[in-house]
Amino acid sequence: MEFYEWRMDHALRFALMLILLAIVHPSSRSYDFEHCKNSVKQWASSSLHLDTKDGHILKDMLFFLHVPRTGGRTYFHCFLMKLYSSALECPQSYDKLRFNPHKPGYRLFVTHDDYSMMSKLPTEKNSVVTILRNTIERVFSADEFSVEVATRFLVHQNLTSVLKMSSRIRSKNGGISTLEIWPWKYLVPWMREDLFTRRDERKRRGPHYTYGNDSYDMEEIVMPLHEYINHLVAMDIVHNGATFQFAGLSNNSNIREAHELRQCVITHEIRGKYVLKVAKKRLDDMLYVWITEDHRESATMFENVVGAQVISQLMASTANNNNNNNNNTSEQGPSVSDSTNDTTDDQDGEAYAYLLNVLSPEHCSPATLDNGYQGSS
Ligand SMILES: *[C@@H]1O[C@H](CO)[C@@H](O)[C@H](O)[C@H]1NC(C)=O
Ligand SMILES: *[C@@H]1O[C@H](CO)[C@@H](O)[C@H](O)[C@H]1NC(C)=O
Ligand SMILES: *[C@@H]1O[C@H](CO)[C@@H](O)[C@H](O)[C@H]1NC(C)=O
Ligand SMILES: *[C@@H]1O[C@H](CO)[C@@H](O)[C@H](O)[C@H]1NC(C)=O
Ligand SMILES: *[C@@H]1O[C@H](CO)[C@@H](O)[C@H](O)[C@H]1NC(C)=O
Ligand SMILES: CC(=O)N[C@H]1CO[C@H](CO)[C@@H](O)[C@@H]1O
Repeated sequence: MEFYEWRMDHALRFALMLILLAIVHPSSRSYDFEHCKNSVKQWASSSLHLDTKDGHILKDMLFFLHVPRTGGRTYFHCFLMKLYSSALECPQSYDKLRFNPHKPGYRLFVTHDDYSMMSKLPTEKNSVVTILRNTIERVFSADEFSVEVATRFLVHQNLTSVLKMSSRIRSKNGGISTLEIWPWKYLVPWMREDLFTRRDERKRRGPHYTYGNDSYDMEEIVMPLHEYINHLVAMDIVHNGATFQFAGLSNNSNIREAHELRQCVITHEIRGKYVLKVAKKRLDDMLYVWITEDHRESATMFENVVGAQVISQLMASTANNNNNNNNNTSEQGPSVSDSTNDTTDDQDGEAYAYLLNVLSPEHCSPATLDNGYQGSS
């Protein structure tokens, strides 16, 4: 599998390292070279030795680790949500964990949170799937999406009224806004503030502008792409974002030492190889890894590797529930579907038809599925 992260231009990385050294190093002993070396090594070795048994066999819970801007929303709606009934889907938890993961019955879980989320789920009972996308495409897309969401706020006169407005809306409706979801909760306000500053500057200077014809380089209006990708915020959150997410060391991690480990790696880039190693091992152990660029092939393989296992798991649990009809313990999970008849032949036929239906993307139109978090794909 190609790994695109970590392949940034060398000069650029060197420059970044110097900046970071200047910022971080003198003031903070905790990122000193020896200390970092030990803590990163120790973390890596304990992470690598956590054995994931039978990674390719579907467990009770399917955890979709959604790397932002990989096409995950479409994937989720067109494939996963069609395989699982809504009763089996964990409550939307993009902003925070909104259910008790130890309560049985849920089987499908999706979030932008990183791999450290596994520590909150029942151990040994989770399968992980994810999507990889070419890093450059992903970074472009993150830039475009940050700008797109941020520009929606330009209907307001100034930032003050935006902030006043947002807090009023937040307290009124219970829905989850893109601005509450990592990484957009950092990227969008950053871009929004920048857009307002540039607009104020245009107003101040008066209307004598000719804008270039390159939409990635219109500094009078929006942060140029080169500025975006060289900014520390993008460096921290976007560039190696997928790798950090698999390693559980994202800016959003819920592991206590993650922040320090990440700073160590950013400060002493040579330690990055350990993070990469852990990320690769985790990818190897996942049930399935989709590739955005190989959409069609990914879909076909998904059918064979995951689809079939999900169907047979759900069929088995339905049969189980039917056998226990008279046993009304509340511990039973929700049943897959109440329309399943008993004969095995019928079930196979039904399952097959269902699978075919589920796996034909042309039948899916995400536009009709606009509920919940819809900010990002
Ligand atoms: C911001 O805009 C509001 C109107 O939306 C206006 O009342 C307020 O004075 C403005 N504040 C500044 C600092 O310009
Ligand atoms: C954009 O502008 C440059 C010079 O200003 C010009 O050479 C180029 O052809 C233009 N491209 C398009 C697509 O208009
Ligand atoms: C995550 O990154 C953003 C942007 O760089 C920063 O503002 C925020 O404090 C970071 N959060 C943590 C927990 O490090
Ligand atoms: C109900 O199910 C539990 C296990 O799920 C079993 O131990 C128990 O014997 C069952 N009770 C009846 C009445 O079938
Ligand atoms: C569940 O079982 C209890 C006794 O164990 C019984 O009183 C109750 O009526 C049952 N409920 C249903 C819905 O079968
Ligand atoms: C024999 C039997 O139970 N048939 C049922 C199969 O499922 C359909 C729809 O779910 C029912 O209408 C049948 O009665």
